[in-house]
Amino acid sequence: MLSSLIGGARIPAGPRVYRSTDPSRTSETVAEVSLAGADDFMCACRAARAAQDAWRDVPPPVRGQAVAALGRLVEANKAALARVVVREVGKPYAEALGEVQEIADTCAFFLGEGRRLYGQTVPSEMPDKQLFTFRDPVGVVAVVTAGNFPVAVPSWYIVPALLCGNTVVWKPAEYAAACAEAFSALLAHAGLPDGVLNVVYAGGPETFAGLERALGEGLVGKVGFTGSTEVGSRIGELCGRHLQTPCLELGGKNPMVVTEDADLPLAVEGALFSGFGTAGQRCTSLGTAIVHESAHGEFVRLLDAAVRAATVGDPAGDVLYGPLISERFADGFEKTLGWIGPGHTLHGSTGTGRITAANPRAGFTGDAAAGLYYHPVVVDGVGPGDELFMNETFGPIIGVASYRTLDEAIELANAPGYGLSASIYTTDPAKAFAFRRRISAGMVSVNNSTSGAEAHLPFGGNGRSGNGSRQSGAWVLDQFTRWQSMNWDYSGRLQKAQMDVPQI
Ligand code: UN1
Repeated sequence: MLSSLIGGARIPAGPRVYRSTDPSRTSETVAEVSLAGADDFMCACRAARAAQDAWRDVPPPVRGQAVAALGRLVEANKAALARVVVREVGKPYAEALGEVQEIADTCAFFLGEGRRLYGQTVPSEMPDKQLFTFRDPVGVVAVVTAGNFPVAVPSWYIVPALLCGNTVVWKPAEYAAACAEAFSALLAHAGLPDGVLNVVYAGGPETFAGLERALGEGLVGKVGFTGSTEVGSRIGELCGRHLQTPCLELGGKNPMVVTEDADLPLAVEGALFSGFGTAGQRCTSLGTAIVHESAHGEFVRLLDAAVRAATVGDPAGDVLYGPLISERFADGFEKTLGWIGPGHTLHGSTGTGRITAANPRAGFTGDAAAGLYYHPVVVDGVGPGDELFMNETFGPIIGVASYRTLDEAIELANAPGYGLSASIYTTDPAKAFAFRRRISAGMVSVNNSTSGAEAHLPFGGNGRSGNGSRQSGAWVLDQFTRWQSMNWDYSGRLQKAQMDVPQI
């Protein structure tokens, strides 16, 4: 039975138990998790607060050594950690390995930042006076993450937060608790003192209540949240009441524009990977392919053939995608399938519902009766009047729309009001740069798919995708530190700013 880790000790298991199951064989339990309450969340914040002064005083290059140790542990345990990801959230093994690699890459980037946590020396407007800036940790960072990237995305918060001298309370998704446990075991072995990383297994309402109280008592300096737009806006409201700016990484309805001069087979390959990789359950998954009317018919024909040839099945094997993550995701996807309307043309699947033994697919090797497997669906003819066009779907479904002018394509691409990732397939640099300038998206790809960002570029979105905060890369230091300025007057007299400035 997994229970929360607070101040270096496991709390006793309580009466509320969550069963995390294997989505390929839902009858199989992967972990039993004792769910904590709001009080436990508060205790974790207090433990993190108590540990923060000492951790802040560890010199940043030494904190960088803990990050380096974590990177080595992740490298050494790559396959084992990937297997837990495969088993608990149904991600194909190759993708799971890629996810674990993202943690190692994040560590590789940040371990050096411990030696580069630069401040500045700044000239003063007066003689015999020197100005400086310093970066200080924000304090306790509360991290709340989803389970579609159960270890990589948490590492994007946890690694830089620790490097910057903060302590962390992490609330992983309960349906990915075994992944969280495996990753936090590696963090523990990296040499973190007790209380520096606390892990709270809890449901959403308890976490929200605990966070509300912890913010009210001034215990939390930063909230990092990756999850739905709906929950993110509630967290944003809560943080706003306490004058906090959270880091919010929310949903996406990521468009791919395919121009008349594009390399169509390349675009189709990109659509297949970003539309159906991870069963469409990435925040960066492709939402709608917006294809020039002259290429539309051929694009749909090629995509239909590619999707029909793809293998869906046991994530331990060589498949395009496996099952959906958990019953909750499957329920959500069933609702999404209800958005398909009479004006739409379906491609790429033998049915829109759950794959059952009655309609097996070629290459399907999962346990059809028990696993949360779904057909890949391509829905042609979607537009701004459709729920399917306007909202995130988080499952193996993509829409196709067509356009006449680039202006029209960009308008369609911006219409849903998200703003995470967007891609354009074109051989014309003028179109690519016009698209980059006018698309509302934190991340733009040219001749590459919407998903698969590298771990050292700013990651994040605008609009319904987030509050403009960015993760990853050097930019993230501004999330987890606050600037302090200092002025030091060694003139021996009171020099008043603006008033005593020497004139030339
Ligand atoms: C997410 O789905 O929350 O760019 C993150 C990508 C991955 C990360 C996705 N590197 O698709």
